[in-house]
Amino acid sequence: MKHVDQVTLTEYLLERQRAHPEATGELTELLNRIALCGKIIARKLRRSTLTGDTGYAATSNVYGEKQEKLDVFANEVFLRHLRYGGIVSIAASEEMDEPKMFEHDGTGHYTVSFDPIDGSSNLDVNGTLGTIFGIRRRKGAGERDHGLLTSGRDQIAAGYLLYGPATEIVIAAGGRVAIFTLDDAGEFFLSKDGVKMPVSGKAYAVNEGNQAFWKDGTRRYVEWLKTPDPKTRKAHATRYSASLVGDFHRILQQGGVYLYPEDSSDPKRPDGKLRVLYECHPLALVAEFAGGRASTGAGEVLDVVPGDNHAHCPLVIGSKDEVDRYDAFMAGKG
Ligand code: AFP
Repeated sequence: MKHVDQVTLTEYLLERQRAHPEATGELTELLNRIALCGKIIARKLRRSTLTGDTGYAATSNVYGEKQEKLDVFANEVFLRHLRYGGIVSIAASEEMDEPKMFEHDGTGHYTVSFDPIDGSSNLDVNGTLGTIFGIRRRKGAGERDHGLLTSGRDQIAAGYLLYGPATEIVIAAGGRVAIFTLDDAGEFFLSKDGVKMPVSGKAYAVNEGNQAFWKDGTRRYVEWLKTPDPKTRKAHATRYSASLVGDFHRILQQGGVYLYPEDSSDPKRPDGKLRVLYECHPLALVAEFAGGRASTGAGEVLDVVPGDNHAHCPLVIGSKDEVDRYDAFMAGKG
C-alpha cells in the first residue's frame, strides 16, 4: 500500500505560512473557511437527490439564468463564512448582481470572487460539480471595487473544490498547487503536492454543439485535435462533462485542453459563456502554477482586466503544447 503522510490542510498551510515570517495567518484562516464551505456544500449535495433540494429556485441571476436551489444555498454558505472576523472586505459571486461589502469594510484585507456551484446542470443527475474561488489583497477603500477588477495576476491564491466520488480542494498559492482529499473524519488530507500538468495530453473538452458559432481558427483547431497523429494513429479523445471543474481536474493531472471559446450564438455574449472573475482567472492561476497555460486566443487569461464584475472572456486552458497550438491557429499559423 502506498504510504501517504497524513498531513491535514491546516497543518500544510501553517507549514507554508512559517516560510513567510511577515504573514499574519489571515490567509490560512481564509483558506480554511473556504474548505469549511466546501464540506458544508458537499454534505448537502450527498443526499440532495433524496431530500428534494435539487431543482430551480424562484430566482434568476444577473445573466437571466434560472438559479438552482443549490446555487442559492452554496452562495449563502460562502457569504455566511466569509463575513466574520474582519478578514474579507468584499465577496463577489456569479450568483449576485453586485459584490457584497461586509460591514467591517475597511479592515478586511482580502477580496474573494467565487462561483458557488460550477456545472449546475449536473445537479439533477448527480454529476460532477465544483466551486471555484480567487483571492486578492484588498486595495484602498477609495478605489473602484477595492481592487477586485484587476488582472488575474493580482490573485494571491485561487483554486476550486471538486464534488465527485471524493470531495477535493485544489489550492494554488505561492507558485505551487496542492490537492487535498476529504476523508470520513471530516478532514482534508494532502493527497498531491507540487502538482505539475503534463506538457501535452490526449484529451479535449469542448461543447462541439456550438461549432457553427465558432471562429474559423477554433474550428480548424478542433479538427486538428480530432485528426490522428500519423505516428501513433491516435487522435485526442473527447472528454466533456458540463462542469469546467470536472474537466479541468482531469487535465490538471493527465494533460489535455478545455475550451470555451468566443462564439457568435448570443450577440450580448461574444466572449463566450465563462466569467473572468469567477471561473477564468482562478483556474488560469492554477494552470500557470502547475506549468500549464490559459489563453483567450489573443493573450493570456491572467492579463485580462475585467470591465465589470460579470465580464466574460474566452478560455482555452490546459497543457502548454495544446494551448500554444490553439494560439497558433488563431494567429492563422495552424
Ligand atoms: P453552469 O454552472 O451555469 O451550468 O455552467 C457550467 C459552465 O460554466 C462550465 O462549468 C461548463 O463547462 C460550461 O458552463 C457548460 O456550458 P455548455 O452547457 O454551454 O456546454
